Amino acid sequence: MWLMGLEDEFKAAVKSIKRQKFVHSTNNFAPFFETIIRYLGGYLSAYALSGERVLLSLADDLGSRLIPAFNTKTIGFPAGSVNPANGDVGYATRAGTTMLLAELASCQLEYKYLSKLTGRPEYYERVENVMTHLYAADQYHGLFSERWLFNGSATDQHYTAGGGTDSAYEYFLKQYLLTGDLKAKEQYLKSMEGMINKMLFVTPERGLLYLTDIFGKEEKPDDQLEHLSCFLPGLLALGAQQLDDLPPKTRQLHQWAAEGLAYTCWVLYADQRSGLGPDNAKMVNGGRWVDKLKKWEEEGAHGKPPGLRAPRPEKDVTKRDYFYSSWRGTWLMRPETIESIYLMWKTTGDKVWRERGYAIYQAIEKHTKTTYGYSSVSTVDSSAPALTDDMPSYFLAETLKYLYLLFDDDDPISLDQWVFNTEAHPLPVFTWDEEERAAFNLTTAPVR
Ligand code: DMJ
Repeated sequence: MWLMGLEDEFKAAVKSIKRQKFVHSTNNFAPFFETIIRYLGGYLSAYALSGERVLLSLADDLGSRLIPAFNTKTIGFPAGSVNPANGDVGYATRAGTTMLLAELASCQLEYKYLSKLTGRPEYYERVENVMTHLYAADQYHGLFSERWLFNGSATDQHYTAGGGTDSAYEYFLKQYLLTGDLKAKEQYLKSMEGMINKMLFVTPERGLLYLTDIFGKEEKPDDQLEHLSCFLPGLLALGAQQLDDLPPKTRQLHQWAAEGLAYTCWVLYADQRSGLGPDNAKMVNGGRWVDKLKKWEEEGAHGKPPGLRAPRPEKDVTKRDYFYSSWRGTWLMRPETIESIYLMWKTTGDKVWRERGYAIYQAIEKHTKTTYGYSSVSTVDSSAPALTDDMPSYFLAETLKYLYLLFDDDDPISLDQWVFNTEAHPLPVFTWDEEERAAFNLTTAPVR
């Protein structure tokens, strides 16, 4: 609302939540990850944009109610849920009794900024402790397992940038962008090198670049491209623009990967008769991207690099180089493709990304609008897709926000001043002063 200039509506909304306490009964547990990225991130961002003090008190109240999640009696990985009334922790998680990497490592931006605003070191220390353990944990070429025990060991060799891990990789780069944290930057670069070398493939006929999960030391790909993974091109584009000291070859590689992946994520929308993309597609594997790049370079680097040839949208399902089962052909109103399109537009200035985003906007308006809101759809390859009567909150927080900003010529969010958390709530870049550095035991020099 604030970004759209709806200040009266914003003030009314602040008034209506000013006594929000997150304590309904002593039996209720709040999911740690979702509550952090949505509510804590939302309060902090709205405070940073508007300066409304009550939002900072709400953030501090919620942050202190959730911080007992780290009292897991082992190395301090957070529990899956926490009771905001009494601080009891709940070990049951979306992944049984293990924690997903994304749940462990997607609270750092919010708690570090809260620590900056309140001066409370425990917020910083608890989340940085998780980072310290992750930096020291077993990694496979910079890639992390998806599931973790509370003693800090991983339980699988499943390497993915999809649902179970996505925002952890996002927060490596963004911790650096927000606070100048050099260790996080180093981890980001190491992880991206692993992803580019191991997890990117190209389809055989259309040459679509895609990202997929790999398993075990044999690096077996499952060739599924999740909509959730479509945040990665935007992240790579952001890093390529914001990391001043990237070697030119690395910057080029990240830009190419961003462009090819963002195109594939978009064409998965453009191919469908509704213009909305499936939640998951099984791609046909035509080989590893880095091998194709090497061959292209050896043969004189003529034309566009492999994976960047942007084939036309394809209505014939037999010629698409991917397929999906009917239950995967749902559009769940997710933001990742629009998020990457927005970041491609902001980092390249190429209007083609606005045009692509506009095609998605038109499909949303045409097929998903209802009397009281918008809806997910169950059949994307249809000219009249069926609605499912469901509108997740991330549609407003992320999908529509990125769409709005994509077409805002006066976009107030400058990417070197603001960092979007994983729920699209912008937080302002800051540095730690000498006093904070001493209090929080910060050793690396700030660089931004
Ligand atoms: C959002 O809640 C966040 O972006 C999260 O990190 C993963 N994806 C969902 C929406 O798809």
